[in-house]
Amino acid sequence: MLFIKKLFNRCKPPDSCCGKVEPIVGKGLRKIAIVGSPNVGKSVMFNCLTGTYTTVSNYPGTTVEVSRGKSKIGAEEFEVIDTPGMYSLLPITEEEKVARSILLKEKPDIVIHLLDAKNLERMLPITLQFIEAKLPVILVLNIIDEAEEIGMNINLHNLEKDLKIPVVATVSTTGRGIDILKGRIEGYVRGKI
Ligand SMILES: Nc1nc2c(ncn2[C@@H]2O[C@H](COP(=O)(O)OP(=O)(O)OP(=O)(O)O)[C@@H](O)[C@H]2O)c(=O)[nH]1
Ligand SMILES: [Mg+2]
Repeated sequence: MLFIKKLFNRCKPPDSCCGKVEPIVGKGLRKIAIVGSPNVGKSVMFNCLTGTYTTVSNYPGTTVEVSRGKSKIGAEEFEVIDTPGMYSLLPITEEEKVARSILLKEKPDIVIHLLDAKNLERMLPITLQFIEAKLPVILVLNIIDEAEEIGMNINLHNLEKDLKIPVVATVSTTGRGIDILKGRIEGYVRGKI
């Protein structure tokens, strides 16, 4: 099943975080996979990065739907993949198997590991799994607004130094931090390739 779907759960305001995209995912583009536990804002971030039109299809041989779209970041256009929620690289559910398969078989050029900043400690172990698996990870502490509301003060610089990967804080529902994330993606791709 393949169809074009208009997604409504977009970040606001659109001008600050959403690039214009063509309706069809292009071939041969470098890939960005958005991964993380369920309910951390992956789909909102996906909409933020890709804009209005995306393709949604069942992952081959499964009933799990995967959304794909395009995003212009700097001068380059990327294919962005919204993966199903996963708790570990060792899959139990069909959703986790699909997420793992996207990571290991499609070999995205960038893996955005999105987590809920409020649950940083609980969610960091999977970041370590990604790093150990030598995946090209950018760690995104999403829902930083709620973390700040409860008085959390996360030192991004120290986290970057300890993990040795880029770390960005975002509020995907408002677009806060998205430009910084795009800048880090640009830098990461330039530095790596
Ligand atoms: N306060 C706040 N809420 C957010 C933020 N990002 C996402 N949300 C909310 O978090 C909820 C989950 O967002 P989704 O994008 O559906 O999460 P998901 O990771 O795609 O969830 P699954 O597809 O079930 O794995 C929604 O109610 C969002 O509006 C954020 O930065 N701040
Ligand atoms: Mg989702």
